[in-house]
Amino acid sequence: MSQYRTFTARDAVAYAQQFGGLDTPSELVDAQEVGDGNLNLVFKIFDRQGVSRIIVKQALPYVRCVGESWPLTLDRARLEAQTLVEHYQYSPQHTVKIHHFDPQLAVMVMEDLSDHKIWRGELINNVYYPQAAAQLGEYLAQTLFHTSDFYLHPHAKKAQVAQFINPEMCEITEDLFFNDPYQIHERNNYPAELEADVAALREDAQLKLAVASLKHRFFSQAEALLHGDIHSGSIFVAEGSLKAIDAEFGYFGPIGFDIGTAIGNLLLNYCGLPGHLGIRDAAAARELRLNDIHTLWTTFAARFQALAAEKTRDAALAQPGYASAFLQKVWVDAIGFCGTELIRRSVGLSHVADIDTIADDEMRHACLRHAITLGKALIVIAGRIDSVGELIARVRQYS
Ligand code: SR1
Ligand code: MG
Repeated sequence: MSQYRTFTARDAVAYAQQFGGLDTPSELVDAQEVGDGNLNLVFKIFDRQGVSRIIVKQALPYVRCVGESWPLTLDRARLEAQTLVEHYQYSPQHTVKIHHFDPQLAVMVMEDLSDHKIWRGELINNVYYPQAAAQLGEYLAQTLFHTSDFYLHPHAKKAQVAQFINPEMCEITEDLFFNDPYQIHERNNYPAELEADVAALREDAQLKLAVASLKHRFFSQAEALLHGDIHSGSIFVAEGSLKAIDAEFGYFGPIGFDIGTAIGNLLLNYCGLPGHLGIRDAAAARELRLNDIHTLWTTFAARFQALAAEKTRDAALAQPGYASAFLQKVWVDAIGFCGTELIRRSVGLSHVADIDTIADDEMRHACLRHAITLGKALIVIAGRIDSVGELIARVRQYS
């Protein structure tokens, strides 16, 4: 049994040679650590021609962006690999392929996506991928339907819920989404100029009640195997292609959490666009984001409903009308969770480049305020936003 050690570039090459599944593994000669996320080491493995061929990813025993003072379970590598393997089964076009993983070393070898780009960077640069939103809706529908009670046998579902118990990673989400922004906490991170806006979050009892209800759902609703962190930095895109990566927050939770995170990141980009493009050009780009939100939800809902009509195994859940009633609840959850993503990315530990890279202080602060105001409104009025058209109208109202 292999014992955990942190990989060097040389270790990563040797590992890729052994487990990369290439016909000529000795071709792999070099590695570069390229991880820019908050948590892990990511090595690109190159061949003799300098072409990147495969990825080796290893979990560190702590939170990378904070340091060794914040220890973190290595079991997240197993959870990530197994979530991606499960999702690949149902959405192979839109899930990165895992070739091999080792729970002791907390390491996995996966498909190289160098011909793709991280969606967040493309959204910031306003490079438009017309099929991305529909593909993301398709990925979410396939993975969430096939891991839900609509599809899985009740015994299989319960076994999977147990397999994907992910308490430490869930605790990060529980704290960062639902606690920190609504209290004074050392992890919070926002400019002093926003102190009054953030204090208002702490004092808003109606808002905190709605956040409590969302957190309760995150704790208790084992509806499907979520990706758990499906923001635009966890998504690679290329012309006509979209692939989800980075599923270490995977667990059985409320379906609306994944939908809300995805929509929330399009809205964070929407809020930040004037800071990158100027107010005039941002207007056209913003329409594209709203269009993407519309496409994402309508694709997800139509596909989920079609799958439910065709493949629901449970006799009670197959009752005509039930799937669409369930989707209406998912929608309300999604709006609420979307609001919490907007707020925690503006006030909490982990921000997004869509707003943080805006150089002009005043503009950046205005974009942060916009995200907070919109997030707050969505959390409180989620139950009254009964369609994606209504959501888009509300977003325009808070612009
Ligand atoms: C301590 S981890 C901070 C954030 O990074 C991840 O990508 C998740 O979004 C998490 O909330
Ligand atoms: Mg991640």
